[in-house]
Amino acid sequence: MSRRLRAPLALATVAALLAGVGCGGPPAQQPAASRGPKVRSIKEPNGVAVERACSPRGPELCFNAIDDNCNGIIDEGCGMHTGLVQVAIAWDEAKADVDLNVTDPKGALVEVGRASEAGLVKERDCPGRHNACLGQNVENVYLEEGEPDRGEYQVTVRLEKLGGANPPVHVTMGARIGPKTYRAQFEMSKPEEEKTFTFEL
Ligand SMILES: [Ca+2]
Ligand SMILES: [Ca+2]
Repeated sequence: MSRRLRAPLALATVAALLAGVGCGGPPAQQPAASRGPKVRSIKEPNGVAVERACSPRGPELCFNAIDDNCNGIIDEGCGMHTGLVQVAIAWDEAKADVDLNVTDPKGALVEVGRASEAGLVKERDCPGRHNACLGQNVENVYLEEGEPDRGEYQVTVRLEKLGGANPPVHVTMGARIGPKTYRAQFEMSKPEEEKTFTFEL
């Protein structure tokens, strides 16, 4: 090898070493579920935007209906169920009665205690009798197992009654579809007010 070629080679080696600096840190967070269905379209109620991109806010916090750590699962480690479709709501006024009403692609309203025709189940109906939710007002609908049906999932959030709470009630709706999570935050003030979202798979 001639002397003229050696210098550029040495520089290239240094550059390669410098490029390597910074490797060895913690690996980028991988989505918990990297497979599964994708959203074809989302319809939002007037004046409410669904956030499509997840920005990590730190470790997962319970009962806020937010995928805080952006691993693709909402409120994991909090005793709540999840599946390849999951919708959760949380609200800040413990006395207010807010309902999460999800209609599956077969047109069935998902209820507490039994799976709908498309396999979705609802857990928690808050505030519930005798303060059963202990002030953690979250309702959750999830696909019990397997692949979800394709079609339209209609998500209606309804302020049933204020129950003595001071309006507005701040509500968060979080949805997990396959590997991705979505979020919307909005206020509700009037009893029987509804906000409807549609997720088409
Ligand atoms: Ca999470
Ligand atoms: Ca959370």
